[in-house]
Amino acid sequence: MATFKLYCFGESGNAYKAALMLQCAGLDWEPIWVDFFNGETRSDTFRSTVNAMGEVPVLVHGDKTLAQSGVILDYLAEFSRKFGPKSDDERREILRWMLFDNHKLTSSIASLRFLVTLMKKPEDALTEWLRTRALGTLKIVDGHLASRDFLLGKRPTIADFSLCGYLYYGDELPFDLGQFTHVMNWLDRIKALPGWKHPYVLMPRGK
Ligand SMILES: N[C@@H](CCC(=O)N[C@@H](CS)C(=O)NCC(=O)O)C(=O)O
Repeated sequence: MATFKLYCFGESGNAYKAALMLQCAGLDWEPIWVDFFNGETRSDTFRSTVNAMGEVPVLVHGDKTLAQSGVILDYLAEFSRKFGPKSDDERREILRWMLFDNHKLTSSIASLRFLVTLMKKPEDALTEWLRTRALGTLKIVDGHLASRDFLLGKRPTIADFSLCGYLYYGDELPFDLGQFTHVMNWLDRIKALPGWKHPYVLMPRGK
């Protein structure tokens, strides 16, 4: 039995953030596939036995069950002593980027991809708003990465694993990521880390 279990599904970039950290930190883990597309996260069983918030990722480690990708990343950094902060200033800098990611970057990209690519909904005012928000946020990240290898500087941290969560899905992203040169170079640097694998390799897919 693996040391860590991760409730996840391949299409989930939020789950990928945790899977990538487990992988790059060289931890012993296994995915537990959640049938999101048939409503498992919305079921009473999932909410009463896995996560009352009705979401993946969920990490199980011994008698601990953790939800929210940011909390899981923080826990795994502390446990593995890898990709975490080395000072109080770094801890706050990581938090700053992960909160920005959860609120602005992941929320807009994940919703846009879900509607346009996975649900095949026609474009409308909502998708237009999400796209504008996603591209505007990517522009900020791109500017920050123009003078740095990783979000905190020379060294990759859990902040990088959080922000990159949705950016390896290639053609599934309903906009041109290639226009963000510094983001593309940063993704290549993360990809070069030992252990890196694509989300669909690390986690089972629904369809
Ligand atoms: N802020 C959460 C977001 C998690 C999230 O949105 N998970 C999605 C999959 S990517 C989910 O499980 N949604 C289930 C549902 O809405 O029913 C995190 O960072 O973990």
